[in-house]
Amino acid sequence: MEGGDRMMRWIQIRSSILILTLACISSCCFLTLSFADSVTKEEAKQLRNEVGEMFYHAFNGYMDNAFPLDELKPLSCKGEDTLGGYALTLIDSLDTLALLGDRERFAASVEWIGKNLRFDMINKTVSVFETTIRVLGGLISAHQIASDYATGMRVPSYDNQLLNLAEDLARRLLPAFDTPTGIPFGSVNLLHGVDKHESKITSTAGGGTLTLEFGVLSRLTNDPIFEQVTKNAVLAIWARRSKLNLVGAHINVFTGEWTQKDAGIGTSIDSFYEYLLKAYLLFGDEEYLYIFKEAYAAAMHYLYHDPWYVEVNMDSAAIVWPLFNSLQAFWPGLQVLAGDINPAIRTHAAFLSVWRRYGFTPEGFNLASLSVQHGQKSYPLRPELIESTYWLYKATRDPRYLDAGRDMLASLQYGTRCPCGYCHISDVEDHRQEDHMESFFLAETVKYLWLLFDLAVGPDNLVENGPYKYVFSTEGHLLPATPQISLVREHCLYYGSYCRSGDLRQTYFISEVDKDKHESNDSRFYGSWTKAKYSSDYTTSEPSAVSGLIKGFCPGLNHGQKFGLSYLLSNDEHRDYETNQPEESTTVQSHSVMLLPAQSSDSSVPDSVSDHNDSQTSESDVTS
Ligand code: DMJ
Repeated sequence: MEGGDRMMRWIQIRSSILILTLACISSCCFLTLSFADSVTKEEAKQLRNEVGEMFYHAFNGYMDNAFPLDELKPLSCKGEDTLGGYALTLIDSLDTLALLGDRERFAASVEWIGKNLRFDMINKTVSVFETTIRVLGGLISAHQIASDYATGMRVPSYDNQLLNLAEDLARRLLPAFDTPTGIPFGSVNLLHGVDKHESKITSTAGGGTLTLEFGVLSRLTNDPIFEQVTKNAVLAIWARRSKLNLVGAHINVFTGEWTQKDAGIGTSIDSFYEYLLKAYLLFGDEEYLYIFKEAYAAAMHYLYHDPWYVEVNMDSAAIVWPLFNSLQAFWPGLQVLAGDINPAIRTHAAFLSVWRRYGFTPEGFNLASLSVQHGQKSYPLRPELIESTYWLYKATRDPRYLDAGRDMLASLQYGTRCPCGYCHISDVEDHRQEDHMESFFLAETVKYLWLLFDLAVGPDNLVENGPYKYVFSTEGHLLPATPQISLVREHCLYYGSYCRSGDLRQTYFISEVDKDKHESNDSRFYGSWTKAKYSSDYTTSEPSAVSGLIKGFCPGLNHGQKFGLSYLLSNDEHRDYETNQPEESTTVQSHSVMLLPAQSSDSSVPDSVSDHNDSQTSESDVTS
């Protein structure tokens, strides 16, 4: 395309984004005006109960019509094997059952899985990513709930069956990591290892979203191999980042070459960013934090076009894809965890305006044409916008997020409820239903909705009142920051990112003596935790709803240097964003330090994406 045409194209894109932004701002105003009929506490209780009923309509529909197949066909009331043929929806639902306090079904499900599930019988080639986040994550999360009196959900007959299954499964996935780069193949056969003709191309999310589940497993089994291979994969991907600190969408696991160089925060990449921060939060491994800061800063500089995000070429930052895709909607929630609340609020409002326009978020919404992207019209019951709504409500307690939750619940009830469960919407413009229910509907979508309203009622659940803080996996699985998993001293950093003033000082850990006591006590037990006495440098900063993990008081921030890690560009690699010419002072690093108060005075929000004028477009896949 000629330079002039490209310029015109970009001007059109920018005008469209501006119009949509204005529309979005007016919809925010509308929200403000509608506070009069905001959700009351009583209504929140009804909504929470309605979400509970929603869960059981879908869960019972699955158990009655599909179990032990993987997923439910909720229109025809049948089942189908979609991932490996191992009761996927039941495994993905376990910790939601526990969260809802359904001791009976949780225990029965744990027992059934312990007795009946065998991976050595499954001669199937499965996705490493999906199997990890749904099955491995579901098993280890349920194991940690079922094995621990302190959760109030200890299953009396439980004897590590789920942990043993998780370890067996993870060992069957390990052959996938045997590649020259350490980045795993996308799929592996559970009996025979990697197929001879397996594709060498995998997505960044697929290779870089395995650290939480495998890391927890290492810490539970005392075998470091799981943590090692998944961390190597992340480092291998990050080592191949562009000079702009961006990663592409697809990579060859043998050569390490990028085969799809579109950088974005959604499709094919999303949870790579998510697990960088969450691996730090759960494990206290500062190398992840250091990489996250660099990656996040680059994303905010090159991809953020306030309040939207675009996809750009990872080398040149030229815009290739002015698209909102539904997987991007997790990002404001991640920003809450990182303490970067203001852009999260704006972006959430923008994404919500798309939901309100159609009743659901389509897989793709084109920011240039302001219409649903051709070929990306479906809504497969995804949780991401609800997830971010929960985190923003938790951070701000702003009633607009309850209103948003109420509206999204109404959409789901009105548009997706079908005879035996909840159906995908195949086209958000005509709300046609499709005969499928992804297991993440029960693992994530319903869970985050329920948590949102429960928070408004005055929370009564494991996540809010339980003995540990929890990190949510990308599949919504609850991963407790127990002393065995986590470096306790790091917890205060994370929880300061959204705790209200004073909460920071109430981080607890269990002493070895108390732990023994708990293990012989069969009652629901949230008390008797030893209050941690942190040294003053951990607690002197005053956290607020918007103070941040990274912005405020994180003592680990300088450890990048201590570890001898440096991701700084050399001088000749410094580029001007507008011209891509070498320049003196405007570098990614100058923006990345917006997250680093200790080292720089520059705490400004970065400029939005530069005016690169390349309008190359490509069809992007919509799954992750
Ligand atoms: C889930 O499986 C996970 O959240 C994943 O990271 C992205 N896609 C789905 C939900 O949309």
